[in-house]
Amino acid sequence: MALQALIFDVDGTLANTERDGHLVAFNSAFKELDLDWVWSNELYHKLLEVTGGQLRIKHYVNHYLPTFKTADLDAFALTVHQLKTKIYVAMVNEGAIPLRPGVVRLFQEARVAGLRLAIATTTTPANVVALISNTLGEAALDWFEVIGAGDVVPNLKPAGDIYHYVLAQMNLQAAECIAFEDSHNGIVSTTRAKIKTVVTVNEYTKTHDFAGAMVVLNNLGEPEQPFEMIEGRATDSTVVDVAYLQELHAQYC
Ligand code: XBP
Ligand code: MG
Repeated sequence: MALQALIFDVDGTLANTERDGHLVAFNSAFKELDLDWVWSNELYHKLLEVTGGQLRIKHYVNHYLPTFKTADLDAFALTVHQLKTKIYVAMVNEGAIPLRPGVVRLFQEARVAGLRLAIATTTTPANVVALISNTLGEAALDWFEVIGAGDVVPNLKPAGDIYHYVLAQMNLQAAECIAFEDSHNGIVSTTRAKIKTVVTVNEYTKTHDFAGAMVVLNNLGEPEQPFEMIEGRATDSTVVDVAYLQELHAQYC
């Protein structure tokens, strides 16, 4: 089967949104709501094991705040999360978060080569719209045939639901696609959907288990800033471009 489409995770993969965006927005929301909660970078690293902001807030209350009382934890987490999303979107709209190396280059090269593009993420849809339109311009939203985000599916990553959803929307088989992820939860999700995956690690995920990945890299690389291979077969490629993706697809899919 020929390679037809590239499917991208957002948080940690397209941009380092977690430390510079989501974590800051969570803490600002807590402060604005007069909660005396402060998530350190170290604690957030652990909390990231739980995908989805609302689930992360509930996990924090249940596991770290034994004496915290609220009549309705679901409603409470929703309120905190709505404010956090508002703050995060405003930060992104101010240009706080750049895309990672190689991301724009790969989008452009893939479009020229006629590959179809999509997004598969657990983050809130408004966050994706803000990140794409502020880094690439609003018109770039149309580059993505499907933006699968948030609770459009019942189970967030590491479930495979969001990837199954994107495949169904695009009417594609897993073997016709390559996914891009940055985390253990991400690779478990793509593996459940049987989609072969390129991993680019970041500060939070560099020690994760990426069993099943085609290749694990520090980033997608730029001509003057080649990628570093952490796991994977030797290649002459120094950036993730369409030729390298075709090579990986022929080897693994
Ligand atoms: C991303 C997430 C999200 C973000 C925060 O995971 O788990 O919850 O941390 O966004 P992935 P929200 O990169 O695997 O999709 O607060 O909107 O959930
Ligand atoms: Mg991610």
